[in-house]
Amino acid sequence: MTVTESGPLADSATPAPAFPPGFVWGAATAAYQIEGAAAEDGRTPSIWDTFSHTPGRTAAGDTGDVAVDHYHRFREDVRLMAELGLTSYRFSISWPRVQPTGRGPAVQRGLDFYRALTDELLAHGITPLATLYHWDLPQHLEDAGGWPARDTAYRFADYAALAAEALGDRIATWTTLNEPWCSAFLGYGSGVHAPGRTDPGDALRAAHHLNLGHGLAVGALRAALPGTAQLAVSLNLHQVRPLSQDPADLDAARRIDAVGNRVFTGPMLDGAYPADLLADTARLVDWDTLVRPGDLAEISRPIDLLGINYYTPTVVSSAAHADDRHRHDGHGASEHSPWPGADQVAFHLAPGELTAMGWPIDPTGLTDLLLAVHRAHPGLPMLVTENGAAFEDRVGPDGTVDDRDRIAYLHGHLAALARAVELGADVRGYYLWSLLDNFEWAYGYAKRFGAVHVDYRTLARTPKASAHWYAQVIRTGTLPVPN
Ligand code: IFM
Repeated sequence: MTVTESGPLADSATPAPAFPPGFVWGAATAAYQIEGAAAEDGRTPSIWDTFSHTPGRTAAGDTGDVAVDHYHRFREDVRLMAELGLTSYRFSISWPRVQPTGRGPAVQRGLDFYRALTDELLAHGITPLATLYHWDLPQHLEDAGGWPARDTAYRFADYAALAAEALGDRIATWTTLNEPWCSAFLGYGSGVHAPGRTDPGDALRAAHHLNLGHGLAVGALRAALPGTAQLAVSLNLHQVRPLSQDPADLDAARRIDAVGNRVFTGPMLDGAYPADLLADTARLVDWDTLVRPGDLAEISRPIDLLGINYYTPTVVSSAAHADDRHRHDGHGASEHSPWPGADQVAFHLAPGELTAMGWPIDPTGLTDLLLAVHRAHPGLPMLVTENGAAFEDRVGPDGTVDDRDRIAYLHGHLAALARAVELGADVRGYYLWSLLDNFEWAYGYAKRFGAVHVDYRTLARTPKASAHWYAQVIRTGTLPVPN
């Protein structure tokens, strides 16, 4: 979403909270980041197992082999969620745990884990929200071409059907893909994510097949689930801000909005790829053969909720107005750009303090983003399916973690969400990223996003001050002011 048409809408003064009745208070995780048990009960490697085991791909060579051992400790983790008072928990299902080769029947032991997890959640009054794909493509399917290959979309829909048939009696809300932008453009463009390929044409092919996989999966889920099921997709929409109103900077913002956002929202929500995206990327991919008749109808099957993941805004200019191009896009260092068709765009840090990821803290971006989506797609309810921050947490001598910077971040962003609601955005819930410290992809275990601290030697869990603060928010429906 771009704010080229106006400046930021949000007022940074703390608004009175306005969380609608029945507002969902959640926390989110993803399978490869927390489960561990990488080779247990029939699970085979995903692209992230292969990538993380390749020297030089992740910080300190970290892998998700053990992660935080949620596979064996999920009951303790659900107890922690209940203590926080969460009303919902968003987790992802590991595709290679459920369907190890990406084809054929499901593995019962894999399904049993998710049955046991959801039963435990329901027993504690916590509503499960399942994400079908949070980046762990079975390596077997990558070997057959990965997301740039059209067949992967059909394999994804088959897997969605298996998961829905097995778990649809317990899970009412599903999101198909998490952040397909990262899968396509970091996985196949800049190569900082698995599978680490660097071809802009493949990145665009991957984006189309992720879109197609989403649409086919929505069809498969509707066929397998009760009519009351709620279906969504989670997009990391970039809140794009031009550095100035200079036409060249406005064009930079338009390009990033196209290949960062509208490449997904166009086909999914409007049934068409934006003409400017097709023009910007025409020399990289033959869209006429890539998009086959019927694809757009499939991709634009209606969904019930739009999941939005927001961390920081994206400030851009024409490269002519900057001297350190591509340094601040916040998506990891690579000599290959994750932005096909936007070679002449430079990225800038927004003003504000930085998190440990180097991401500027700017809650107004969340208000602006929610309002922009609301204006563009009125009638489509939204969920914030991820928001949170990594900081250099310090464990005190008494074992506690006084993460005031995270509390301030969450306070600011929840106030920003409330502001968007007051201004008319239909936001139904909020999922803090993340419940637990976990494997932060190429950064390994070096970046901690959890409200609950994990000691990576003992795997002991300790709620941080932010967890206690969030519990108070959930209990009272207000935003206690951080000290
Ligand atoms: O940890 C990730 C998550 O897997 C996807 N969204 C962003 C988070 C923080 O980088």
